[in-house]
Amino acid sequence: MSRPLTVAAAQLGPIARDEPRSAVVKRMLALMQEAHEKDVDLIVFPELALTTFFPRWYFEDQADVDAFFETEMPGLETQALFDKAKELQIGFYLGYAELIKDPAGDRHFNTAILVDKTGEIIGKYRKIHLPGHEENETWRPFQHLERRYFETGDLGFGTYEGFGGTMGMCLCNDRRWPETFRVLGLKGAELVMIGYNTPLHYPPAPEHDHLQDFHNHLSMQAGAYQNGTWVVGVAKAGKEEGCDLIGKSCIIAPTGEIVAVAETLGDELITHVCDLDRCDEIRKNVFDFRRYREPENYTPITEAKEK
Ligand code: CDT
Repeated sequence: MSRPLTVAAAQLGPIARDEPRSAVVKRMLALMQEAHEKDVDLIVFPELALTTFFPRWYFEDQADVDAFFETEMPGLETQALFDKAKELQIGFYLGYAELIKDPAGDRHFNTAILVDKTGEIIGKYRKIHLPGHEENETWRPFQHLERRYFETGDLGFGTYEGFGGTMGMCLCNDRRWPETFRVLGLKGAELVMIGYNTPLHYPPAPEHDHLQDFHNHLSMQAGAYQNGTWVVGVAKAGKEEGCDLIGKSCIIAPTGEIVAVAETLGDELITHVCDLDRCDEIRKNVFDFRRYREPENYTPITEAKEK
């Protein structure tokens, strides 16, 4: 192994609507401690990891929505995660709801940050592929109002130098889009971190419910292989406020093989020693971008979408 990085996927079980941030942070600190005992360098938490998955409800009052958002990072409750990172020398990826207070209009993003071993934020990503719908659709057993509560991320798909390599981030629904991985791949990402909250039941096409775990792994394994990158996918899992969320958090090698997978639907840590040099197994072969890509034929991909 020439560039080993010990990575943990820190799956979280359900978070109740009335569970305070402090209780969730306590659960996360326990996972960080367990990770430390396993010599982990980088621990990956889920999307919107600090609260219940609130887009499942329609709220008339914006103040009720904003209560799920962070106005500062670190904030009062989350400072402990940064302190722990520094103390244990563990970096982390954290998904959370980001609120920017602005007299011209508040801004809301579904965000992930990358924090290094000194407790400094070295990367930020704001979710680009927002799934679900904008209006209250009362026929559904639960809502998926990400398109109402968040605006489209404005930071692009960035990569960040850290942890001995090039790190990439995205969030949940982004993993279903090959463009996400390809842009990160073109920017040299050697490890892509993805937090997710994926309901088992998809009301517009329930005939696909039995495929949720399959599609989850299919997308991430393809993204890993086709771009020669490690992928860490981390769920918020289990029955949360009556809604089943899939688990199966996993670590995937650049060959597309799953090398570690969660077995439960609760708080669970899985780890793997990822050799970042293994990306070359793919990138210097089948997916040697410089040699084999044919971008002149890909122009429809970047044409503006029809309104
Ligand atoms: N959080 C998130 O992006 N969830 C979506 C659910 C399916 S689309 C309603 C996902 O891609 O897993």
